Amino acid sequence: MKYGYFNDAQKEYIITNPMTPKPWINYLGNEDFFSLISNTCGGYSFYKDAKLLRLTRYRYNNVPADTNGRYYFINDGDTIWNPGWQPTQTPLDLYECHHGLGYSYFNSIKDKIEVNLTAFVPLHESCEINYLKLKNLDVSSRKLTLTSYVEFCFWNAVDDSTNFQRNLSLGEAEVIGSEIYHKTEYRERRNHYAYYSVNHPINGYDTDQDAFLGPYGRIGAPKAVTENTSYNTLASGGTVIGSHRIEICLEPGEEKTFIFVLGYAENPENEKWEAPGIINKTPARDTLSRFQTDEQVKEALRSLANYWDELLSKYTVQCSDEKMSRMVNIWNQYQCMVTFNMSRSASYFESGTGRGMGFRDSCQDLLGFVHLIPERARQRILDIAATQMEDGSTYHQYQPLTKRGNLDIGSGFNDDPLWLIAATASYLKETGDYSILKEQVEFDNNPSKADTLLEHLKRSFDYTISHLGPHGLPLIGRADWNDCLNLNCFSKEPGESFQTTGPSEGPVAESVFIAGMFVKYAREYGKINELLGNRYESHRAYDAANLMYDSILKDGWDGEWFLRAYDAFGNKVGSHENEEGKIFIEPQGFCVLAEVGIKEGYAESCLDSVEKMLDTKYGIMLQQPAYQTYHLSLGEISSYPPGYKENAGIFCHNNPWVSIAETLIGRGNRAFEIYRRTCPAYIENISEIHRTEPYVYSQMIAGADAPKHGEAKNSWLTGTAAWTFVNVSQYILGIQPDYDGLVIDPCLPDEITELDITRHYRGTIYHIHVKNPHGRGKGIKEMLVNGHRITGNKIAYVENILDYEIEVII
Ligand code: BGC
Ligand code: IFM
Repeated sequence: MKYGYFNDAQKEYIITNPMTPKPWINYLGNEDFFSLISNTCGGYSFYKDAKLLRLTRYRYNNVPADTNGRYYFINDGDTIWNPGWQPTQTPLDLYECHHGLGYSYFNSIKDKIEVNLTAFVPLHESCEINYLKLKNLDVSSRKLTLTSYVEFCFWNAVDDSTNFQRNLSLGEAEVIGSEIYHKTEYRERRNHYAYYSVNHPINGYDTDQDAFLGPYGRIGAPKAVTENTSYNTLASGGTVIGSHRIEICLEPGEEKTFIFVLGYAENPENEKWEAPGIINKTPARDTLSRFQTDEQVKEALRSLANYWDELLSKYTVQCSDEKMSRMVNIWNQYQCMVTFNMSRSASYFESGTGRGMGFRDSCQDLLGFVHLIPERARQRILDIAATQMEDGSTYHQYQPLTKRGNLDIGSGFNDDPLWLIAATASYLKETGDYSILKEQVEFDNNPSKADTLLEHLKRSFDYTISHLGPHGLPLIGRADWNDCLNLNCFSKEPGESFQTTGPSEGPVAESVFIAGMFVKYAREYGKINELLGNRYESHRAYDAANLMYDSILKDGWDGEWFLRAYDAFGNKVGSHENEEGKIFIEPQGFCVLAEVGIKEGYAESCLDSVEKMLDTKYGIMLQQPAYQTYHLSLGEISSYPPGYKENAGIFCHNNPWVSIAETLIGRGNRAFEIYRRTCPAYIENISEIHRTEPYVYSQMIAGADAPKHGEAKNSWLTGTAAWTFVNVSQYILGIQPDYDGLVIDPCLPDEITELDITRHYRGTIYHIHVKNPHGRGKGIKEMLVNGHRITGNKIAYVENILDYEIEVII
């Protein structure tokens, strides 16, 4: 079953039924100001940091779900309704929610009144625009009341949802004409405030929620709206809202537009507030002046569309597979931008108060983003690296606003340091900008402890080799990529959380997954040093990678697949000897991806085992058999019911690792089959089973052991976006940036016999035409560059060449 459809020409997903299985959301904003917006206009906004600077309130556990947002009530005297259906839930004659790139557009009709609402955050602005158009489709004139509504948050979202004894005596607002100011906390001389305004005279307003809703009132039927009035309240303590009331009369065929602006303003340091009690409105009014006319709004929308067209032109594919094309050309890259911006902080499943920016997460997000805006990737790498400790370990998370490591979680996830090498290598391959390696970067966010980024990479590399266990494999620490495999948590007290307290390190538990990662990224580190002429360091890295390679084959191979780990007692995890958890996906994908065991024939064997033991029609499960009971020696993984999350769920993130691994051994059909199974566009018509948005990846799909097999969880913020883009763009379609040029090495399924790819790379445009006439899938028979046959499959980078025409025959 579907709840809408793709419109590729508009780059939109158009939802036609508001009752989607879950709220289906979109993200507005790209730099500092962000909003989440659902298909019914729910969601919230924040500035830079969803925890510390939240503008509007959202209640995650609310029943009914998703009942806070920017809401516009239309009251025609008989009927009260909203263009996004919520919160009145009045049935509409037409409902459409178009989620597009950086905007959402609602198209609705009720009783011959048409409302179009476009919500977006303009480029380089700290505000959300709600551009609303009312049109009378009737033959007689119509009188309407338009009432707007947002509920303000008191900035720190955690305090806001816990410290009621204080907060309910704190709220303050000010109203000047159509401008509503939310000033709570300004007495502490905070440097910021929020405002909500409309470019039109108003007939009334409210800022006190109690008055607006009425006693025991609900947002689906606020007293002010049902009584068709407003109370002109100034909040004083209590809950602060922003609501404008506008009386409108529309002649037949007439339309009127309204520009609502919800903004964040900051005063310059030296003039924080005009005078005690009076906020300086100049910054808000500056912004408002840029959004007074329809033409200004339309221009801002055009700029946003151009911005996305330009970004997405960096990698495009044309081929007979419409679904792959739409994912590659639009949605996968769009999600890569969102994961880059948000890491794991704010979605409809991440409350914005928890994880912040994950170290490993942000490094991986960057792999799918770096080609879009390399300059932003550069800054991100430097920010992340500054949260590394001197011993090479890293804070597991950091706060986006302060960019400081999160002390509550601390460090000790032993895969983290290596992801910094992964991110830096991908940046270097994309840009060739080696100057980044010379940048001075703090350790532990401490200015007195700084060294070059290259030195940070060295510490990452050294961290692994100085934390090896009895088999010469890396110690797992608190966990590796799999947060829930907590092999050193057996000594925790009941009630202590798996990841945040207690011993983080043990001298025995080892990870074969980190071992695979190490082979891959130690080689990258070696290569970077080789290119810099650091011969000693590059040999040190290559030698360590080779040694690890041998350790994996010796003690990390189980006979038909790679072992997952050794636990704190030296027992095997992910072995045929185990009753449960015999085989795990991560080391199969990552070891082969690191080319471990390919020439020895282990790769085929382990990937066949994956297919035999972990495959389902919805994707590859994380491990099998699922743990049926809790195991103290394994930790959180066994706390989930079988089939969910890390306990044998289909963790979408590591499906592309296996698909990449398949391409490395040339099995294009299988690689593509894996790609397709979890790819949202291919499963759009089972939305009633899948439940989350059909235009973006979710973190997890319930595995075969779960009663709701096929149901996805945690859409949007997942490393799946970046890794899938790496898989499809670099391995299946085969356009791989390398340190000194672009490598062309597709591995295609039989059904794709021809395709065109355009890739922008270091200022040059590559037009690549690939033919796969015999369904061979992999291996280049012939390659012509600007009509000349070349040997090999790399086009070495040469400065100042505008474009290349490339013909490839497989
Ligand atoms: C989840 C993991 C997540 C971790 C850290 C666990 O409960 O299962 O997927 O990475 O929490 O937030
Ligand atoms: O690797 C982690 C990631 O950092 C957060 N989400 C879950 C993954 C697997 O545990």
